[in-house]
Amino acid sequence: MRAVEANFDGLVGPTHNYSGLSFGNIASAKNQGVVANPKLAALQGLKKMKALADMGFIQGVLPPQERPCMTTLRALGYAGSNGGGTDGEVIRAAIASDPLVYSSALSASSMWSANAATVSPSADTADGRVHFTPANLNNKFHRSIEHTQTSRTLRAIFADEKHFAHHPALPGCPQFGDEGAANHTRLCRQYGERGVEFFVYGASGFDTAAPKPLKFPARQTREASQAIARLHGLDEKGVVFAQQNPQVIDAGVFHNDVIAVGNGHVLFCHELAFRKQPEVLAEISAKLASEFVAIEVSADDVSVEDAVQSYLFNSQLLTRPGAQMSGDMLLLVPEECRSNARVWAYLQKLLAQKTPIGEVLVMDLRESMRNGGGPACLRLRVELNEQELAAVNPATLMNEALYRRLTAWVEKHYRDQFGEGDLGDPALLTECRHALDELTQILALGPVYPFQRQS
Ligand code: SUG
Repeated sequence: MRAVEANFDGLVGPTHNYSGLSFGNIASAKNQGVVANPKLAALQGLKKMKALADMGFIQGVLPPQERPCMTTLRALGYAGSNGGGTDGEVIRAAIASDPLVYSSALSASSMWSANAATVSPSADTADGRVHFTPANLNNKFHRSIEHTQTSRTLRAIFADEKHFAHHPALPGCPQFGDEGAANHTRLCRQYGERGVEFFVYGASGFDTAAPKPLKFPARQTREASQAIARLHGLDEKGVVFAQQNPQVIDAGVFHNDVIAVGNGHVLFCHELAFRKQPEVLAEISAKLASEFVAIEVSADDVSVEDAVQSYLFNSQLLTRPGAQMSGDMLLLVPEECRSNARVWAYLQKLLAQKTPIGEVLVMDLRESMRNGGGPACLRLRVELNEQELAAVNPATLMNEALYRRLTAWVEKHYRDQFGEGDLGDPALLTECRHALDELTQILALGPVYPFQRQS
């Protein structure tokens, strides 16, 4: 059966800002306090979605979340012991006593939908359904509050239980820290055929004596990756677990998708990406049982520092629509790859070689990049066969009309400046709710947000 890889991008939310919330993510720390432009951020994301849809890729949209997250603020007691405080009182209490907690509850971080969930296509799973596990994002408070809404949203888009299975997030504790598809890549000969699911973790959650980074946190644990493989009913002959090189985590590679990207039979990665890299690549090759191409970039060509600065590996590696085999690929990279002379020189060299990557497409995603989110962070891949694609909520799939409606929606609801002084603005909640209410109609999602169910 024919199958495609759809990309569901997170639509940037109205409160996009730079609060320096992600220790270990160098861009987030560096840009703390910079004035953000939520409108531009959302439009840049939409442009990427539209460009891919125009090229014939299946492109979906994942809506942002309610921010400030009132369920979180209420759960933390800002509504008082009887929970009776109004929304305005809750917001004022949180800002007055814990501004950092409040800015976490305001973060638009659900835009990086590579962290929304891990998805296994039906060709790999025991029950022949597409399996979704939302990521608990336990390592950062501002991200740990995403999965409840993510789960509701995914269920609204992939609703048919005949085709789609939804698991709850893993237990929210450091030992089962899970960051979703940012640490999961699937390799295959052809979409629709059984493939190899490649899980990359930063450290063991329980074996504290095992190798681990020393400076920055390892967000994904081996135990979390293994639990997901079990939940999704994956055959161990089609699964490879590997550990990220702890040294690159300490150099700012806070997710595997900052140092490696895979698609079809190709893995594009840095030579220092994994511990025991030769063994890892040999295992993938053996389990794939067909041609496997690893394009390993040497530190001489691109240093880890340049990889982190340019997000070369946070690119989208895409099989061009209509390609006969998975060997006709396009690499969508952020503008920062062109402005880094060494990375750009490497990409020219790559294009001159005979590899499956035949084209490099550059996109400006600067607003997201400043928070450490490149092209691959913004998208969740969902491989779907024809019947499954037909079961997806069609109003979430990008086309000319949806692009026009969403750009008009952004123009209407979004601010074009968001600095530290705006964090405490009590009007944000109302603005966000109005925008989301309208969005649920555009995307035909039904009342997926708690505030829509209150009255
Ligand atoms: O979790 N940044 C995100 C970036 C996520 C990138 N995702 C992938 N690599 N897949 C994070 O660190 C920064 C928010 C702030 O500082 O305001 C932030 O959450």
